Amino acid sequence: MTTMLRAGLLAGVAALAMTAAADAASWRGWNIHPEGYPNTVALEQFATDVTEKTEGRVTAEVFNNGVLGDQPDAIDQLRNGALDFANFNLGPMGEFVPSINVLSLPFLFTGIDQMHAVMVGEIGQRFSDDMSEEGVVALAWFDSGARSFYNTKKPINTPADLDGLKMRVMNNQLYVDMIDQMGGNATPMAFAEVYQSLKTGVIDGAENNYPSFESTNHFEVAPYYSLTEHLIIPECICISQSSWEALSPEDQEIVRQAAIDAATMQRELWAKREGESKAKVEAAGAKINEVADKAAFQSMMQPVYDGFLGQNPQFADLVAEIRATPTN
Ligand code: GTR
Repeated sequence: MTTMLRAGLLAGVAALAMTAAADAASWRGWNIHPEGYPNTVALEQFATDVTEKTEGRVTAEVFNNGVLGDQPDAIDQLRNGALDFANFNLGPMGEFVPSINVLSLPFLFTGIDQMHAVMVGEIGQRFSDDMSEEGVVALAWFDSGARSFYNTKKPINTPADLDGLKMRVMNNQLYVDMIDQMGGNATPMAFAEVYQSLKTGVIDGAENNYPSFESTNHFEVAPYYSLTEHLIIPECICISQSSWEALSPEDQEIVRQAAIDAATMQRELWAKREGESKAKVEAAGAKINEVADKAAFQSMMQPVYDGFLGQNPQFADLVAEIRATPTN
C-alpha cells in the first residue's frame, strides 16, 4: 500500500469514527435512591436496555444517591437538557406542571389500586401530555406506595398528636398546607438532609413509604411510624424533551419499551420490598401503629382542597374524575 493510500484510508476511518461519536449520545440519569432499591435496579436495567438495544447510539448511565443534585434541582436540569433521564416522584413535579399538583392532594385515592388504574388510563396520558409541554417526557409510571408519618417522639393516632411537631415535607406548598391543617409545623427540606435533621432535633418527624423510611435509616432516629397513608403519589421514568427529540423514531420506540419494561420490573420489586422493609424496621425496634380513625385526618383536609381548587378551578373536574375511577 502506498503511503498516500494508507494516509487516505486512515483519514477515512478517523472521519467515520468522528461521525459515530458525534451521533452517539451519552445519557446521564438522575436517581435519588441507593444501590439495590427497587427504583435503582429498574433504572439501571433501563439504562442497560437502552445502551444495548440502540447498539450504542445511546449510552445511558445512572447516577445514584442524588449525587447530581436534589430533586427540584434535578427536575430543572432535566427540563433544560443538563440531565437526560430520571426517576422522579410527582410531588415536587407539581411546582413545574400545575395539573400534577392534583396528585399531591391528601387522601385523593382510595388506595394504590385506584392510583394504578388512573395512571395507566386516559388520565395518566393527560398528565404525561402536560409534563411534556414543560420539557419532561414521562414514559412510564413507578409505584411509590403510600406515605405515612414518622417521628422521634410518639405514635400518631389523631391529628392532635401532630400538634407542634416539626415535620419535614417534600418541596410543594400543598404539603405545607396539609401539615398546617393538622396542627404540625411543616419544614420543606431536601431528602438528603432529613436523617441528620432528625438526629439533631432540627425536625421531629417526616413522612414516607416503608422502603424509603428503611433505606434512609430514618427508622434509627425516628422510630414511631404511624400508618396514616395520607399520600399516594406515583413516580415517573422521565426523559428530557431535548434528548427525546434528538432520537430517531426507531430509537424512541426502543427507549419507550425499555421504560415500560423497567416500570413492570419496578412494581414487582416494589411489592416485595415493602414487606421486606417493614420486617427490617420492626426487627430493628421501630414502633409501627395502625391508625384506627383515618377519616379524622381526611376530614381536616377540606381547606387544602378548597384552597387549591379555589386557585385552580380548572382542576375540579379532574379531581372528580379521579375519584370516580373504578379500581380494576
Ligand atoms: C421517596 C421518593 C423520592 C423522594 C423522597 C422524598 O419516596 O421515591 O423520589 O421524593 O421520597 O421524600 O424526598
